[in-house]
Amino acid sequence: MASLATNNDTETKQQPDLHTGYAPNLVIDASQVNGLTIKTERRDQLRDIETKIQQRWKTNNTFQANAPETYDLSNNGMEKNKTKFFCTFPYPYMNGKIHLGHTFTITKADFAAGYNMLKGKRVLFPFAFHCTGMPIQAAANKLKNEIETFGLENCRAGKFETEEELAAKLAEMKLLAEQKAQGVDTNIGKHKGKKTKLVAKTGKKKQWEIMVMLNIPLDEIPKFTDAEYWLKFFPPYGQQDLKQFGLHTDWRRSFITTSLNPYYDKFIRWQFRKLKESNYVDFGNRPTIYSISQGQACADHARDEGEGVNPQEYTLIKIKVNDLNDLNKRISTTMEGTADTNVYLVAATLRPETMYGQTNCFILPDGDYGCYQMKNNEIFICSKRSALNMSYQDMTETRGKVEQVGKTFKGLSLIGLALNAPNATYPIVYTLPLLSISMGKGTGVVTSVPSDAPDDYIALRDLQRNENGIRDKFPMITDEMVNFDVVPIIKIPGGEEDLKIEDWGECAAVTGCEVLKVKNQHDKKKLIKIKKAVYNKGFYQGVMQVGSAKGQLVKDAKPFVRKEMIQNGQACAYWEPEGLVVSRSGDECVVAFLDQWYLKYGEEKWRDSVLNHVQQTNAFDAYADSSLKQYVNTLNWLGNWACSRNFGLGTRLPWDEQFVIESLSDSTIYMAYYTIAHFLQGENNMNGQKTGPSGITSDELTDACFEYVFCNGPLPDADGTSETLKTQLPKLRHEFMYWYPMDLRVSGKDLIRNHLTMALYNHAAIWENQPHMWPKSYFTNGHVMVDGTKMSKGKGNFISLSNAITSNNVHHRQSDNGALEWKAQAWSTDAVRLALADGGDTNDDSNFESETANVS
Ligand code: ANZ
Repeated sequence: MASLATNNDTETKQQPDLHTGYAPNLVIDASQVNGLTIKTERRDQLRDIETKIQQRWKTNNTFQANAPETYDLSNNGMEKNKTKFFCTFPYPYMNGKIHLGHTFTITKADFAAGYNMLKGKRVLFPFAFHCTGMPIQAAANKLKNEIETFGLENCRAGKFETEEELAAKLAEMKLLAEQKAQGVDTNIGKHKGKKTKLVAKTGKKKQWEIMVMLNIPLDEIPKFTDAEYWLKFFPPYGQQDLKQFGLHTDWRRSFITTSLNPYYDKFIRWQFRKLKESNYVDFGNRPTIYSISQGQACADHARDEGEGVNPQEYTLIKIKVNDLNDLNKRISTTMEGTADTNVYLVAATLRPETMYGQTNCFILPDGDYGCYQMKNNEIFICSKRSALNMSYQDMTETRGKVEQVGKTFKGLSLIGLALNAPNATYPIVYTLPLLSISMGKGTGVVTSVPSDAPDDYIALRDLQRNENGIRDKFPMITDEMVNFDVVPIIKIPGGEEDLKIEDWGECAAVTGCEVLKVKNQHDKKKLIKIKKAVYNKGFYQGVMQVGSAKGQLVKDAKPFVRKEMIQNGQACAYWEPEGLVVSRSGDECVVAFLDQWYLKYGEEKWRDSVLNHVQQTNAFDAYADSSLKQYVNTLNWLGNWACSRNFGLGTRLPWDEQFVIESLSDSTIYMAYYTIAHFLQGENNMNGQKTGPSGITSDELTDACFEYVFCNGPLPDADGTSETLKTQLPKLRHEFMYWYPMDLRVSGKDLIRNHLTMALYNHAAIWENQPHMWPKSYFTNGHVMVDGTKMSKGKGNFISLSNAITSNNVHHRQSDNGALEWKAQAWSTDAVRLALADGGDTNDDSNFESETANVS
C-alpha cells in the first residue's frame, strides 16, 4: 500500500556508492538514498492495524492448539480426525534469513491453516528451524580461514585479493577490452566473452562478503567463525519475521535441530536405534557420490549442481595395446612390455554383451589422455577425470592417488594404433577418430560396435567412404584399418512401424540407418531416434547369435557376459556420477567406494508398502497427477541412502559416534516431535537449554519414553522412573495420538525426489503396518519468480521476508544494458500475502508481482 515517488531516470545519477565494494548489496533503507522517497502513509496505517491484530492474537493465544481432554481413537481415530487439522512446512535451513521463496510455500500451509480454523477445526501449524548438515560448519570454517588469511582489517575494508587474483583480474579486464575491440558482446547477463580460468575459479564470493550481504554488522561478523553462533543468531530472526508475517503458528512448539538441542538429539537417537533394530539401516561398502575436497559423501543438499544425480555403473572393457613399442613411439614413453605389464585402452560401456561385434575403438583426436598406473601392474589409457574416479574405487594402489606414466597427450597420437579387443571376432582392430566423444563422460575411449550402435556404424561408414573428406584430415588411416565388415551378433525380431522398419534383422543399427537414410555422423536427430528404438527393442527382444550366451535374450545375456568378462580379467566394474555433480565447495564429485551406514530405501517390502499408500486415493493426496507420478517414479528409483557423515553439525549416530547423521536423514518424522515439543521445550526455548513446562529433563528421556509416547510401548517401568515422567508422559502421548497423522505438508516440488519420499519411508518404518499414521497429503509448488525473473542474489531481485514487510525498501537491479535501475517500495504484510496468493499454485514456477504488492 505504498505509492512511490521515484523517477528512475533522474535518480540513478544521484546514487551514492553505498556498497563499498560489496555490490550487489541488494536491499537498503530508502532513507539512506538521496532523492528516493517513498510515501508510506497508507502502508503505515495498514501496518498499524496488522500490528494491533497480531498483538490481540498473541494475548489470546489464538494459534496455540491443544488436544481436547477426550477424543475417540476407535476405528483408527476416524471421528477424531474430522475435528483436527495438522499441517507443516519443511523447516528451513538456518544459514540465513527467511526469504520470499520460503514465504511463498509457507503461505500455502498458512492459508490452509486459516481456512480450516474458519471451518471450526482445531488447527496445529507448528514451525521449526533446521541446522543439521555441512553448509553452516563449512561457512564458519571458511570465514575463519579468510580472517586468518587476509587479516580482520582487510576483511572489513573488503580487500581480499591475493596477488594471484589481482593478476587474474587484470588479465580479465584486458581480455574484456580485447573482446570489446573485436566486437564481442561483453554485456553482463549475455556474457558471450569467456572468463579467464582463474577469475572463474576465484570469482566466487568470499564468506565475509556473503555475511555483509546478509546485513550482519561488520563488528558481529567474526562471531560467525563459531558454527554454533549461527544457530543462536538466525532462528530467532526467522521466528520474529514469521510472527510479523502473521503466521497461524503455535510458537510454543518451535525448536532447532542438532545436538545443541538435547531434547531433539534424544529424539533422533531413539529413532535411529529403532531403525537399526528393525533392520532398516545397514553398513557396507557402497559406491557413493563423493566430494574430494570435503573428504566425504556429497548428498543432494550439499551440491551446487547435480541434484538427484546417482552413481552409474559401467563395464570397463580392457582393449589391449598390441604393440607397446608402437605406443611408446607415438606418445614418447618408455613403457616396457613384459609378461606381466599390460597396457590397455579402457572403454566404458553399458553393453558388455555386444563386445563380439567390435570392429574398432574410437578416441577424440582433440581430447587429453594419459597412461595411468593401476593395481596388478596394469596401465590404463583414459581421461584423467576417469582415472580419478577409478582411484576412489580401489583400482589404484593408493586411494585417491592417480599415478601417471609419461605425459598427457592428444587422442590424435593414438590413431591407427593396433589393439586386441576382448571377445571381438577380429583378432586386431584399430584406433580411429570420433568427433562426438565427450571427455566428460566415461573414459573418453569408446569401443565401436556398428551392428548395434548407430553412431558407431555411421562414424565407421564415414571413414570408409571418406565422407566430407574426413580421411584427408587423418592421413595415417589406411584402408586396412577401416575396411571391417559389420559383425551380426544380435537378432531383433520384427520391426518398428513408426520408423517404417519392417524387420530389424541381425544388424539393427545398420538396418535403422539405411531405412532412415542417415547421411553422415552429423545427422543427429535421426541417429538419436534409431538409437532409442534399437536399445529398447534390443534389450527386451533381442536374442544373442554368438558367444557364451548364444540363444539368450539380451536382458539375460548382459549380466551373464559381464560377470564372465570380469572373471576372465577382460573387463572391470567402473562407476561415475551419471551427470555432472559439483559440491558446494566447488569441486567436481567422483564416485567413491565408502564404508558407511545407509538406510535401505528401495528394499522391496518397505518400498511396496509406501507405493501402496501413495497410490490409494483415500489414504494419500498429492493434489496433482503429475506429482503423484513423481512419487511413484522416485519410489521406483530411490535406493540405499548414505545416512552418516564425518563432517558437519547434527546428532551423532548413537552406535557409531564417529559419524554425524546426515541432514535429510534426521528430518523424516520430526512432525511427530512437534506434537510434544511444547511440553518438552516450550516457548522461547528453541535450543532446549532449559527444562520445559513438563519438567522432564533431556537426561531422563530414554528410548522407552519415546516408545511409549509414539509407538504404544509400555509406560516406562515405575521403579527407576521419576514421578514427573509417570505423570507427564501420558500427556505427551495424548497430544501425539490426537494430532497424528499429519493432514498436510506443503513444500517446493524439488523435495519430492528426496525429503518428501524419505518422510513416507520413515513413517512406514517407525509406524510399521499402520498406514493410518502416515502422512495424508503433500502439496507441492514450483519456485517463485520476482517480477518474472528468477530470484537471485546476483540479479538484485532477492527479497528477504523482513525486507519485504518491515522496511522501506530500495531494490536495485542490473538492467540488460548494465545500468542500475532503482526502485523503492514499502509493503504491508497483507500486501505481500496477497501478491504471493496471486502468484500461482501449481508445480510450475509462480510469479510475485511487486506491482500487486504495491497496489494492495
Ligand atoms: C559399446 C556399445 C555397443 C555401446 C552398443 C552402445 C551400443 P549412453 O547409453 O549414451 O548413456 N560412450 C561411452 N563413453 C562415451 C563418451 N565419452 N562419449 C560418447 N559416447 C560414449 O552411454 C553409453 C554408451 O555410449 C557406451 O556404450 C558407449 O558406446 C558410448 F551396441 O559401448 B557403447
